[in-house]
Amino acid sequence: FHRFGGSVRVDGARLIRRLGELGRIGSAAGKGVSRLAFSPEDQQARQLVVEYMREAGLAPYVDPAGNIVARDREADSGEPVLMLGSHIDTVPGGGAYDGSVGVLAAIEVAQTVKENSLPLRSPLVVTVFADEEGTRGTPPMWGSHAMAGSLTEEHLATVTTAGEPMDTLVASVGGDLSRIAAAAWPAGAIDTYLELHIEQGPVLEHHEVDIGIVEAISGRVSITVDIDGRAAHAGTTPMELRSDALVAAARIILAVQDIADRERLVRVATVGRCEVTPGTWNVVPGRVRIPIDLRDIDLGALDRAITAVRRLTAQIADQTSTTITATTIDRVLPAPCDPTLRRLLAEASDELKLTRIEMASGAGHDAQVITSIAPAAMVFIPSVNGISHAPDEYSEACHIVNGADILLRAATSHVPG
Ligand code: HGY
Ligand code: MN
Ligand code: MN
Ligand code: MN
Repeated sequence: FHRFGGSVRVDGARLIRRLGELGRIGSAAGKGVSRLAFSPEDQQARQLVVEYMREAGLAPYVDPAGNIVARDREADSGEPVLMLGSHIDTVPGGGAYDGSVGVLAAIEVAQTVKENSLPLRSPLVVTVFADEEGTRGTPPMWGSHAMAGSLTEEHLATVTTAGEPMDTLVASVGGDLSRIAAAAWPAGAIDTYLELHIEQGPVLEHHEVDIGIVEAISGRVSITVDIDGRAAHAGTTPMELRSDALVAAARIILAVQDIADRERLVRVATVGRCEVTPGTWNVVPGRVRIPIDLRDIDLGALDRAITAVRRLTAQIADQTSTTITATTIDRVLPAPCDPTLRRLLAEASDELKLTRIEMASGAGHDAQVITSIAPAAMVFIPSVNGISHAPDEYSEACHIVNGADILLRAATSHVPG
């Protein structure tokens, strides 16, 4: 690899200031940041990020899926582009770093390149993917799926837990579901996709290193389980005549834990929510919805876990006189990162005299969806105490700036020939 502008660094103070400004949107004292996709808070954050993009000399637009795509002038030439991206939506009560670090670092790279007239590897595009988290009952990684052309009928048909369909959500940020196919990028249009992200786990801190170069990203299956029992009076309905949806849900939750924890069919399995209808103390629960999240680096393990979920829901429906449907609403394959791009990131890290390890990502990322249309790789920086998806999520400024400098070096290097 040849390098250009090798000594130039990003403006770390500007990056950290913007992270502070963005992090205040949707934050409440002691409760972390809640910026659910397409919510008023998300929309306010998107506006701020669009301003930063303009300051960086980029030309942002909203694609039909609701992604914010910002190009530099050269990126209109039709040449394959270098894309840097991540997301700014959060889980409820999440942190200010998950996703935001990658987006703001990408914008910082664009601005540094422009201010120093650095030559780029390829024309630059910065993307803010819509609804990465999928925490409103919507499928995770909506925006990257749209860009990769991998949205399914299940994706398009989902509604939020509050009953809003995707077209309403997407329209609220300037997207247009009727033109969704136009959000897809053809293979070859992106020659390099890079994403900086906080680790969200304890591995880098444990190894006392600055940087993680991601080898592969865990696959993830998201299953929505709907349990229909019969709502009835809690005082008058004898136990043997009940069809209690929440009792069925409780059994499913324990069985799901078992398939990971005892049977070791899959690395991790989680039920993170339980919606009970009507949801009051003196009514036998008639209807329950729970999401099941399964993760593994091995596709076979995920398939075996899906089969196990189908089997256990059928058994429990039988035992509890309920009707249970399990719908796979999203399936993101385990994704290896591109070896050439991993080497590029590792070299940038070494040149900056940072310490590093190679590691797998347990969390899901837009990068893994993008691997289906482009070579992609990721850089991790440490999360203090390994905490993420929680109010105490934190990464140190020096690590964030290091990560941005790695992106800058990678973006301004090129492959000979
Ligand atoms: O849940 C995940 O792995 C990602 O942070 N959305
Ligand atoms: Mn997240
Ligand atoms: Mn994230
Ligand atoms: Mn009564």
